[in-house]
Amino acid sequence: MLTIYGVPISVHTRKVIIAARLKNLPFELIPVVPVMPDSLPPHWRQLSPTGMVPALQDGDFTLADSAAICAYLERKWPKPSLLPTDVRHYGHALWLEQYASGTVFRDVVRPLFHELFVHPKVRNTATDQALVGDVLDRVLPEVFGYLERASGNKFLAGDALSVADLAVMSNLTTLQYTGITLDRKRYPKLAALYEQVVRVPEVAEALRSEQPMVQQMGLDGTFLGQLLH
Ligand SMILES: N[C@@H](CCC(=O)N[C@@H](CS)C(=O)NCC(=O)O)C(=O)O
Repeated sequence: MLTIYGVPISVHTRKVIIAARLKNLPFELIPVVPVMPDSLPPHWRQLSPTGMVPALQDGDFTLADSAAICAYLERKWPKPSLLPTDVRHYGHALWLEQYASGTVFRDVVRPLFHELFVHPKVRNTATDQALVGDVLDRVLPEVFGYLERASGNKFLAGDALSVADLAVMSNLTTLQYTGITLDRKRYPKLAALYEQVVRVPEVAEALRSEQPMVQQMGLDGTFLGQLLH
């Protein structure tokens, strides 16, 4: 059985959990929170050289990084495929997965999650309101504007769900847990894509199963409302 190290509310761990669920692969989830030293397994730096989650163990083989892990799962268990066969859609899926992991997470989701949740509710430190304002007013519109233009087809890279959709959906989910909801009027195609991905049964089931942790942590999962029923 596979072992996934990480927590479901982590953007990148969720992507791997859902890829495993979609491929119907049994897995054990070992909770690891990088900022909580007590949660780290003894061999953590061997499993994850960056110290970040997720990491995967498959027998005696270990791998870090959600994109590498999804590519590994895809090659070992190709059905159902999470990477398009059409070469242009394939390239596009890899690009958008990278864009989600890099720009969307680094410049929007991570800073807002830290400032609006980790600082005030976990570390008891003040939120940098100027930083929040800059991300909301300047950075987010540019990044979400790009995602809006990339949306509008059935899925982000062709007609089938791919790692690109999982990566974008996972970022938007963790962001909205902070109380910043996706503006449907400004980003209607992105919002429609988000809802369509969340309604995929394996995605909905994964999101449902993380709700107890969301509530326990004082995050806000109410925006998912009807989507999970
Ligand atoms: N490129 C990595 C990024 C992983 C990542 O940023 N993980 C975050 C949680 S979503 C993390 O471990 N943060 C803790 C830290 O930065 O110390 C991947 O795709 O797995």
